[in-house]
Amino acid sequence: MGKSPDKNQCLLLKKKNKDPDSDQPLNSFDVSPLRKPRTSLETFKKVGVLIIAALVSLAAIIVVAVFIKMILDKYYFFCGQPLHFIPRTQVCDGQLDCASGEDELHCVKNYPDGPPVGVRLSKDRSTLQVLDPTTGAWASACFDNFTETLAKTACGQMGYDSKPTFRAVEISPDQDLDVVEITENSQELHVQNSSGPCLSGSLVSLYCLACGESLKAPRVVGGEKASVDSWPWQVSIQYNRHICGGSILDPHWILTAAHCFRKHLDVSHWKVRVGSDKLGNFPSLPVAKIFTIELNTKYPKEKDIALVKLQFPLTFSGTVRPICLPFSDEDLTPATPLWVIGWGFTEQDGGKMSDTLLQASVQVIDSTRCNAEDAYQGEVTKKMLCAGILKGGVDTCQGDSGGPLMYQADQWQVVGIVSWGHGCGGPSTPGVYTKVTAYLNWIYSVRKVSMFALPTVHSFSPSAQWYQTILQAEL
Ligand SMILES: [Ca+2]
Repeated sequence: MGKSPDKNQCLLLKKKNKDPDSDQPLNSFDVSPLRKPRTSLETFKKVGVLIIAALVSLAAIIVVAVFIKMILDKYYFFCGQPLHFIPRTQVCDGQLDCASGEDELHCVKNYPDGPPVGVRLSKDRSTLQVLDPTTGAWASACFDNFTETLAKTACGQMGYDSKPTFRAVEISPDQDLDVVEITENSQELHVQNSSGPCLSGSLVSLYCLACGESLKAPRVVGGEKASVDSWPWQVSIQYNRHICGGSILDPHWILTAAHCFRKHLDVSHWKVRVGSDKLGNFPSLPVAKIFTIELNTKYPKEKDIALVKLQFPLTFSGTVRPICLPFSDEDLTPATPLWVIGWGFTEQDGGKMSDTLLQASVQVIDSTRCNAEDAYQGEVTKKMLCAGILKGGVDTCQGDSGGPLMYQADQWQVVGIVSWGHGCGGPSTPGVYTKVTAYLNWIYSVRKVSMFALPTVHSFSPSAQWYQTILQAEL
């Protein structure tokens, strides 16, 4: 028993004795390295835990706030003055429910089909024609004294803000319109009153925008998977999910069908997805405005056309490009080959869609045949176009509401908008499309008016200065 304490003492002594010989003497400096970790740990325990707790609480509060905002956004709309919420069903219902009317501000708007914009392009080499308001007759523009300024004005009247190209083309022997000199007044082209003979013997061939060119040609006839390289103007128009197809007309505008917006009139929730033949894996773009034409109750299926203005202009690439609008005199005869693309009918097929873009080759079907007793019995008006496959077949049921019906001349043109139809493309029940040539003036007017009404949007465009000048001139 007596040996144990001695042994311990001895060990203690050994330790004590060792210290004076060591490199680290027992003073205040050698204590600190031993105690420092303990202090940091304590500090961490005291402060760090508090910080982590605070961060976790903050994150939880943010998550809850975001969740609450999502719920509120889904079911309620926030009125600014006075501060209160209204149910979402009261947004864009035509009644002012917010005191300042914000609930009716960003809604799908009806824009009337106004007076003629006064310029148009002919399928005869994209030659420019100008309306003489005094006689109500259209005339072809003579190349004499035609300038870049006049070309910009003509394109501006059709709602294009891109840099136009133009050249002289010889007057063809079957030219049926008068050929007149053109002048400009108040940013509009006019027929020169004292117009003499067209000395150059040439017309103005005008291109407002490079359009209707794709990197890849469609290959096989019939319903099949399509590539965005073949159809770079195809877009998906979405309200939480894919609702309709549409086609890019220029950096700002998408052409689609009006019936796509029947259920949801609030613009802020609509998005456009471009540059992909797949649904669901591409970022979508915010929408600034949506325009439709007021419906004619006598023909409720008519006027199925809408223009969607993007908040920011598109940058064109191999997979994002515009399609051309048809020429004003583009008249398609029966059996003209056309193409239609889409992710599947969204309404007729109960919302079932293909994940991949599909394409089908169709033909123009004579409107008399289309209106026959065993078909649409007179429902198809002159502002609609029928197209389908003569043999019929479910495989061609691959249109998509709002998407383009396309015709290839020198460039691809959007001649129709997928609108309505019973079944899928057979001869007795072909697809019925909005005839785009019937609404060219409306398309031109909407784009032109919107261009002047929203000058700030155009600060993104390369020709902003030009429009600023026009705006100042207008004001
Ligand atoms: Ca309301």
